Amino acid sequence: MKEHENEGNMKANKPNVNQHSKDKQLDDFREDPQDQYMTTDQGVRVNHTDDHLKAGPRGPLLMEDFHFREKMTHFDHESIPERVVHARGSGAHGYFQPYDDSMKEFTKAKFLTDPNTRTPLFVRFSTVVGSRGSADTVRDVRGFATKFYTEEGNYDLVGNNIPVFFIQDANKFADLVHAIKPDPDNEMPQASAAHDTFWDFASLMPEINHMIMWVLSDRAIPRSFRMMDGFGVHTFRFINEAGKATFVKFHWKPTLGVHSLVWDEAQKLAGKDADWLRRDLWEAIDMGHYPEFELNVQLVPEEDEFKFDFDLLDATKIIPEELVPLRPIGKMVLNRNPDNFFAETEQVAFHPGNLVPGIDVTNDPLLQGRLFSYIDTQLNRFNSANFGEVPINRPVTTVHNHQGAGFMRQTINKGKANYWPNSIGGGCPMMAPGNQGGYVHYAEKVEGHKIRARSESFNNHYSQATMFWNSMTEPEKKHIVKAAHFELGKVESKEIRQRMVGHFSKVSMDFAQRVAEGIGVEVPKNFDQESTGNYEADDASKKMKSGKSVKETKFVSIEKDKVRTAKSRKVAILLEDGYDYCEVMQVKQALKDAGASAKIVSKFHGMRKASTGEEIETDKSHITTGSIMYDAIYIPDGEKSIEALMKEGDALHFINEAFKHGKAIATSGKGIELFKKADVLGVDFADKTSGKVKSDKGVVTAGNDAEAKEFATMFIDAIKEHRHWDREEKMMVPA
Ligand code: HDE
Repeated sequence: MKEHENEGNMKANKPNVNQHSKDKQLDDFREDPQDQYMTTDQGVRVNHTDDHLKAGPRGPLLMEDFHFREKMTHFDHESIPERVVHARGSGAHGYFQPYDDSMKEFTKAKFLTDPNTRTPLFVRFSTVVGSRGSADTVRDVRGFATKFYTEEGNYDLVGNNIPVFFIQDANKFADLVHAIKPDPDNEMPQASAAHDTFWDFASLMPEINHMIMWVLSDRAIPRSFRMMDGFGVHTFRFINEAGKATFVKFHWKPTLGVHSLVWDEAQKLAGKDADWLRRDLWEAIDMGHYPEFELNVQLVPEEDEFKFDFDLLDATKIIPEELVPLRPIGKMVLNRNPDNFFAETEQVAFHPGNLVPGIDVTNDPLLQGRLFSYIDTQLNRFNSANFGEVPINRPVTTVHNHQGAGFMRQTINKGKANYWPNSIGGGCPMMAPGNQGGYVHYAEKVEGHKIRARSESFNNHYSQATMFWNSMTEPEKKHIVKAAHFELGKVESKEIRQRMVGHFSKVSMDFAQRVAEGIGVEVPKNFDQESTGNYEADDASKKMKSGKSVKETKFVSIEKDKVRTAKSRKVAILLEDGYDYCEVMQVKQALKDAGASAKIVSKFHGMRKASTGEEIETDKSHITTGSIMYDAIYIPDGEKSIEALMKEGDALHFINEAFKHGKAIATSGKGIELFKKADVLGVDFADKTSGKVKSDKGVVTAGNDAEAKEFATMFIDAIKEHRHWDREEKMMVPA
C-alpha cells in the first residue's frame, strides 16, 4: 500500500502527468498472439482451421461446424461504411505540451495552460475526395484532425492543411461534395476535382475563389503529412476563468517546414506508390524521426470583432498575420504508430463539437452545420450510438451519464436510476458547477429574425484571393497557372472554363490571362456574375466598412516562409560495381549527421563491390523504386561504376527526372560526364580534374581531387533548399 502511494506521488511530480494515460487505457483492449493457442470468439481452443467439417473428405459442410460458421460470418461483416469525405487517412499517437501558462489569460483549458501536462492525443491525416483505397498524392486538401485526451474530457481540433474553405454555409456542403466526388453515372474520376461537375459548381459559386487559389497551389500536393500546416479554419472562442471570451484561430506549424511535391511527381507516385504519404509517416515514426508541430494561435479581443475588412465568422477568409501575429503556445509530438489500422485509424470518430471548458464555438455558419454533421455521420459509420465506447474514442476521464443501451453497449452501468432527477440513486451522477469543471456555454447574446440569408459582411469573394496571388513568388505563380491548365484543361465544357476565367479576371488580370492561354478561352472584359448568396444588409457590414485590409502578406507563400533542413530527407545513392568506397562512406556519414537517410540503388539487388574491394548491399533495385521516391540523389565517383550507369536507361532516367523535378543532385569526378549524358543542362559543373566543388542551382559537382567533406556539406545545403526553382524553365516539369 505504502509503495503504491509513493509511486503515485512520484508520478504526480513528473512533468508528463498523463502522457501515457491513453496508452495504458488501450492496453486493456490489446491482444497479443505471442505464445498463445488460437481460439474461437468464445475462447475455445481451435485444433484445425484449414478445412471445414465435412461428411467425408469430399463431402458437404456440416452445419454444426461452429468454428467455420463463426470465422466466415465474422469475415462477411468485416467492413463498415467508409467516411463520406476524408475516407483515406493515416493515424498516429502522440502528445501535446504547452510551453508555459501564458494562455491562462485567455482560456481555462488546462491542457493548453499547464506546462507540466503532456496530454495524449491521436491524429488522423487524410485526403478529402478519394475513397479509402485511393492514392495519397492526389491534388486535394488534407485533413488534419487531432483528438486530445485531456483531463477534462476529449477535445477535437478537426482541421485542414489549408486555412480557408470552399463555401461559407454548411447548407452547401452536400452540393460541394457531390460536385467534387466522381460523377454519379459512371463514378469517374477517382480522387480528383479535374472534371466538369466540380468546376461547373465552382464557376457558379464566387465564394469559392479564395479556396481555389490555395487548392491550385503547391499546398494541395504536400511532400509529407509531416511537412504541412494544420488550421482550425473557423474562428473559435477561448473563455478564461473570469468568463471573458477572446476569438481564436488555431494554426499547427510543422517544425520541418511546409514542403510540397511537384505535380508530375505526385501523379507518378500515385501509380508507383499509392501509399506514399502513409508510408512516409509510418516509417518516420518507426525510425524515431518523430513529427512535431507547434500549436499557434491568433487572438482577437471581442471588442475588435469588426476591425477587419472581412467577417471573422466567414470561413473563406484568413486573418493576415500582419494584422494578428501568431502566438506559439505548445508542441505536439507524434511518437507512436497505431497497433491496428481498423481499430484505431478507421474507428476514430472526430467531432468539432467535442469541446472542453475554456474553448467554445462561434456562429460561423459553416461550423454551426458541422456541429450537427459529425455525430450523424458516426451513426452511419458505426450503426450505433455507442461509438464513443470504442477504445480509440474513449476519454481518459471516466464517463457517467444515463445514456445506456443500444447496439454493442460495453459499459455495465450499475444501479436502478437511469434518469435525472432521481432520489433513488442519491441524485447521481451529479451536475458539475463551472468551478468543478462543468462545461458552461459562453453566454453570447443572440437575437434576430428567422431568415434563410447570409450577412452582407460575407459578400467579399475576391480580395483575399487577390492577396494570395499577389503574395506568391514567381515559381509558385507558375505552379498555380499550370495546375489551372491541368484542372480546367480536363473540363470539356468551354462555357465552364470561360466562366472560371471570368472569376480569375476579378482575382488578377495577369492570372486570368496566363490561365486563359492554356485552356483555349478568352479573358472577358467585364465579367460580372450575380452571387448565389442572398445577402442581407446588416450592422456587421456597416461596421466593417473601414476595417483593416492587407493587399499582400508574407505568410502564405511556402517559399517565403521556408524552413531549411535536411532532417529525415531521403537520398538515393546510385552505384554499380567499381564505385569509390571511401567517398560513399564519407557522404553517407555526413547525411546521417544531418538527419537524412540514404539508400543504395542499383540495377539489381545483392552486394556491390567497390574499386578497392569492399562491399555494400543494395537496398533497392531500379525496378522497385524511382527518383520520385527520394528528395535528392548522389552518384559517387568510380570509373567502372559510372561506365555501367552510363549504359543503364533506368539510371539516366533517374538522374534526369530528379533534375527536372528540381531536386538536389550531386556527383564527383567521372560522374560529371554521366550528368551531361543524362541531360543535366543549363548548370555550371566543377572541373572534373580539379580540387574544387561547385554548387549551381542545386547541382553539386566536385573534381576528383576535391574534399569529400566540403562536397557533402554543399550537397546537404542543396537538399535543405528542398526544390531548386531557379533551374531553366524548359528543363523543369514542375506543375
Ligand atoms: Fe468535415 N466532415 N465537414 N470539414 N472533416 C467529415 O465526418 C462536414 C469541414 C474535416 O480524420 C465527416 O467523421 C461538413 C471543414 C476532417 O476522421 C463529416 C462541413 C473542415 C475530417 C464532415 C465540413 C473539415 C472531416 C466525414 C461543412 C476543416 C476527417 C466523416 C459544414 C476545418 C476527420 C466524419 C477524420 C470529416 C462534415 C467542412 C475537416 C461528413 C458538413 C471546414 C479533417 O461529418
